Amino acid sequence: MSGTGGCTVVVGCQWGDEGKGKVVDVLSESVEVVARYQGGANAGHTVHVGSKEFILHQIPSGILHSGTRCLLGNGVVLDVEQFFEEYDALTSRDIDVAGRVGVSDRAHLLLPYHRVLDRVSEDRAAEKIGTTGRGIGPAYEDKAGRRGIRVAELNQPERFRRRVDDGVARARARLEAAGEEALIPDLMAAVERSVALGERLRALATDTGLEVMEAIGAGRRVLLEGAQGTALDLDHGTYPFVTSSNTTAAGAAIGVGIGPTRITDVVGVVKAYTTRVGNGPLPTGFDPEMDERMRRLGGEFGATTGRPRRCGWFDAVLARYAARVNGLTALAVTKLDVLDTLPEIGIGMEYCSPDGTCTREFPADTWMLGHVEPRIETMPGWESDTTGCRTLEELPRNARAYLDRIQELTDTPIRWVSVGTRRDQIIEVR
Ligand code: 2SA
Ligand code: GDP
Ligand code: MG
Repeated sequence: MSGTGGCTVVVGCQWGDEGKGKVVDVLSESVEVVARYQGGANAGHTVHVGSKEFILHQIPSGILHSGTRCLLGNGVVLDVEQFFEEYDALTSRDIDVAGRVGVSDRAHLLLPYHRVLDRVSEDRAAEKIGTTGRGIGPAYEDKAGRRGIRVAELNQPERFRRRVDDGVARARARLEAAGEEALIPDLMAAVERSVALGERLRALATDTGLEVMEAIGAGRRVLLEGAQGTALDLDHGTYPFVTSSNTTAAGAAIGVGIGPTRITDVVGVVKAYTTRVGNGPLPTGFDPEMDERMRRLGGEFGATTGRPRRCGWFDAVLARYAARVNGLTALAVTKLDVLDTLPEIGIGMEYCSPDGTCTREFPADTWMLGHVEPRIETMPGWESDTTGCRTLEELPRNARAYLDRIQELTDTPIRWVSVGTRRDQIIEVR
């Protein structure tokens, strides 16, 4: 991050859950504005403050520092009911949220029919994506199909109501065609709950692009918080096993409403190993026994759905790809401590096809990705506790060698190393 002013993007470099919430929380200490730029309530960003755990879904992870203004950009699909649930839960846990949260007037509303359609289409799909069921795909479909409803439309109540009713009618027809009429009464009630929150939401509406530009212009620091990760990006990820937004750093400019020239730094968050939740290939994935062991060591369960995450070795092919497509200026490596007890640690160096050809570039062919064998380079573990280390020098020699290898393979300097869930469990590399 720049010393004064500047606009930093924090982006996940794998399949999400790299620990972005923790990194954003740590960096937010010296930041005035934090904005989410894509996704919605599918995200689960965990922050530990003292003995308290907060899991943020839509409100930026910077909210736990009282001096920040937190924005939800136009690129977000805003689940109104879930948003206020989160807002009120923070207030009830003594986080002073009032006046600190703004919502883009260009953000699209995610309404209950999006959630229902997400679940029904997943249930019926021959090739399931393994979505979070939070309505993300259908909400972005409506946005791209120019049927979506934006926050600014709350200014015209009659027209807004008509547009919601149209959305409900479309959803109803699809549910009837799918033989799922039984879901309609609950859906109608949920839509009314969201509509009733409209005025409350309207009071938070703002032009996030303008706010961010004014902050940058005044020399204040801005942080743009990504959700999910590079390999889940709609364009650059393992399509179709992706989320429906641009998670990568370029998406940050579009998703808050600024030009790309205003972004000064891009921090990529990588876990010291790899995880994935939802379907789709995981080239460095472990055998079932090691998978279970790592899931236990790392507490790898979905922060939104509780689903078990699949685990594997650090994938250097993906990390290097992430460095390229995000234009990373620095890395934050998280969960190094999770590897503390392992005698040996692997790194996926390249992908080899059944015909014997190997590549170090992340392929567009997702089917092929599902059939590659990674070539694993093995490094000795350090078999000692790193959770108390606060400088690189305090880390065991083998842990430093592992980090050096990651830095070398990604050609990106490591600026932070996280060694535990708490705020203070971080090493800043100077
Ligand atoms: P969706 O719901 O349409 O965005 O799902 C599409 C794919 O994107 C994946 N996805 C995620 N992957 C990791 N973490 C996410 N957030 C939660 C967490 C996930 C959870 O923090 O743990 O609790 O299950 C997230 N959100 C979306 C999803 O698994 C699909 O592969
Ligand atoms: P995000 O979606 O990228 O914000 O990540 P999640 O919150 O979904 O998942 C990361 C999990 O790892 C959370 O439970 C964090 O509390 C935890 N975590 C973050 N950094 C560290 C770390 O350095 N060490 C350990 N042991 N846990 C961490
Ligand atoms: Mg998460």
